[in-house]
Amino acid sequence: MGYTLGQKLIQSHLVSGDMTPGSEVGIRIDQTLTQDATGTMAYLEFEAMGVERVRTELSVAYIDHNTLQTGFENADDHRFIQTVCKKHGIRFSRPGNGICHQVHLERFGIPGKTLIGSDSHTPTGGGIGMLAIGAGGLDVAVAMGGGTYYITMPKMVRVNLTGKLNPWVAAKDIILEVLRIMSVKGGVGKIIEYGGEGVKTLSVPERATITNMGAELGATTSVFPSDEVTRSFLKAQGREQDWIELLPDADAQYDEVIEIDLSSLAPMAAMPHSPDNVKSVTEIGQIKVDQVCIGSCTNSSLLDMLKVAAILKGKTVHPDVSLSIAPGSKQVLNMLAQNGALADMIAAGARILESACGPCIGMGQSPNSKGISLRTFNRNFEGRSGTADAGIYLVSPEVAAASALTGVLTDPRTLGDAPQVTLPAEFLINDNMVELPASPEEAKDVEVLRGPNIKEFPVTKALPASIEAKAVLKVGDNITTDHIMPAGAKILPYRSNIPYLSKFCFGQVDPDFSERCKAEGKGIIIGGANYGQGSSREHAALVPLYLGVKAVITKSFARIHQANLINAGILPFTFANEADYDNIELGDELRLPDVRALIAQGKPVTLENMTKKESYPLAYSFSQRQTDMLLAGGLLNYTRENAN
Ligand code: MIC
Ligand code: SF4
Repeated sequence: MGYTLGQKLIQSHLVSGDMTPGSEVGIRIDQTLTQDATGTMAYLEFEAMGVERVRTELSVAYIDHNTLQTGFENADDHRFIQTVCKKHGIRFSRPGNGICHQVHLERFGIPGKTLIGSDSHTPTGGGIGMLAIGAGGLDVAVAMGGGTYYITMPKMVRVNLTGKLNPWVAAKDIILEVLRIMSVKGGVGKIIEYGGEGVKTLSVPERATITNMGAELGATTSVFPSDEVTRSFLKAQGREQDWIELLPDADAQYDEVIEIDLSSLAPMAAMPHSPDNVKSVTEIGQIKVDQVCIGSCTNSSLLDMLKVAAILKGKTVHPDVSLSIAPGSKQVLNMLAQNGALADMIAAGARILESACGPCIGMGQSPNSKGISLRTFNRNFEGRSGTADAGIYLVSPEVAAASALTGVLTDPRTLGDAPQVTLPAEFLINDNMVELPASPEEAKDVEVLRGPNIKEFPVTKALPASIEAKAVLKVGDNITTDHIMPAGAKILPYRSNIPYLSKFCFGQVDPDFSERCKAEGKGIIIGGANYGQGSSREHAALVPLYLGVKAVITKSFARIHQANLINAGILPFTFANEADYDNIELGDELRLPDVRALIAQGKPVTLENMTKKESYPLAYSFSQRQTDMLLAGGLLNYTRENAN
C-alpha cells in the first residue's frame, strides 16, 4: 500500500515509533521558527538547556507580534532575542520584515522539509509541501538543540478538490467551507491533505491561506503537494534549487475523504465567535460594518494585496468604516509601493499598518463598542480583538475590500468584473532585514542583553504520590488559549513575566479565578470538549502552573495545549464517561489518589469527589516519554534528569 503525502513526510524524518495512527512518533526537525510573543520564553528555555549552537539546518526568530512598544518591555525582549540569535546561530528577522509565516514561506520554506514553530499557524508552510507543525516554545527549544519532536501519529484526511473557483470566490472560502464541514475540533489528530485536479488551479499564496487556517480545524497540520505551481513560486523567489516534486502515491489510503467542487463555492464568512460558524455572505445579509481589517498570516500575500488595491482603486472607503491594511511582509509592502498599488490603497483612505500581526492579536485597531468588524484573519474568538462586545466576521480579502466601500457586508459578485491579478515572474528579493548569527568564534564574545521584564520561570516539582485540590474552575466546550491566557496590547508585552500575566488568567471567563486559585495554592480545572484550542502559547500552561493548577480534567483536549500541559508537568486527563463532567461543581473537593504510581504503571486512574462522595473513572494515553515527563514534573526537569 502506498503512502499519503503526510505519511511520506513523516516517514522520511522518522526517528522513533511506527506510523500506526494514535501511537507516538518521533520526528527529526530540519527547520524551526519562533515569533516574539512566544520567542522570549522559548529562548530562555533554550538557554537553560545549555546548548551553544542550534543543531537544525535553519532556525529563524521573527519579530512580528509585539510591535506596538507602548513601554520598554517589547523593545527589551526584542534585544534579548536578537542577541540570543547572534550568539546561538539563529537568523533574526528584524521588526518590519514581516509576519513569520508569510516571510518563512517566501524566503525559507523548502518542500519535503520539516518545520516546527512556536506559533499555531506554522502549517502555512504546508502550502509548499513542508511538514510544518505548530508547537509549544519548549518543544521548539528542544528541536533547536537537536532533539526529536514527538507527535501522536495522525490519521490522514484527503480533501479532494475538483473544478475551479468562480470569479470573486477565494481560497479563504475553501478553508471556510472545510471548517463548516469539519468544525473547530474536526481536525484533531489528523493531517489534512489537499489533492485532486482543483489543486493545480491554486497558486502558492492561495494554498498557504488554506494550510494556515487549517490550524482552526485543530489539525496536526495541512499539506499540499509540491508541483509545477510550487516550482514557479520558488523560482520567482529566486529559490528554484529548493524545489522537489512531492506527491502522494496513487494507491495511498486515507482515513477520510472530503469532496469539494470549487465551482460550487460562494463568498463566505465565519460569524462571531467561532471560525467554524460559517455561512455564505448572501445568507448572512447586508449587515452594517464599522471596521474592516485586511492582513494577518492568512491573507497578506502580494496576491491578496493586489486584489484589494484593484478593488479600492479610484474609490473611497465608506464614511462609517475604518479600513486598515497590513501587508504581510516587507517584500509585499515594497512591491506594492513600487507598482503603485499602495498609492491606490492610500488614496482610497486605507490606514496602512506596518507588516506585522497587529489587530489580529489585538495589538491596536480594537473596534468600537458592539462594533462589527470584517477581518481577513483566522480567529474571531470573543474578546480577541480587544473589544469584549465586538462581533468579528472572518472573510476573504475580496469580501473585505468590497464591504469597506459599501459599508455593509457585501457579496463582491455584485460589483461587476473581478480584478485580474497574477503573481509576478520575479519577486523583489532583499533579505537585508534578516540578520545572520555570529560565527562560532565571534559568538563567544556576544553578550545576551536581558531587560527587567524578564522574570523567573515557574519551578516545577516531581509529581506527588496523590493530589488533593478543589475544582477551582469549571468551563464549557471549545475554551481557547485566548480565554486561558488572553493576549492584546495591554497584556502581550508581559510574555516573559509570568507573575504579572497570572493576574489575567481566565479573566474574561471568571475575573476572580486568578486570586482564588492563588489563595488556594493549588487546584484542578474541569473543562469541556476541545479544551485549549487555538494558539500554541505555552503561557496557557505556564501561568496555570504558576497559580498552582495540578491537573486539568476535560471531555477532550486540543493537541498543542495538551502537549504544553504535559511539558509543564500538569496532568491532562479526560473523563472516561463524559456525563461525569456534569457531576462536578466549582469548589468541590477532589482527589487523585495514588496518581503517581498509577500513571507510572499505566493503570486506571479515578477522580474522587469528596464533596459529593462520588468517584469517576478517568482516561489517558500517555506515551512512556510523556509519563516520564509528568513524573519528573515537566520537560525541563525530565531533560535535566536525563542529561544527568
Ligand atoms: C495567535 O494567533 O493566537 C498567536 C498570537 O499567533 C499565537 C501565538 C501566541 O500566543 O504568541 C498562536 O497562534 O500560536
Ligand atoms: Fe500573527 Fe494573527 Fe497569524 Fe497569530 S494568527 S501569527 S497573531 S497574524
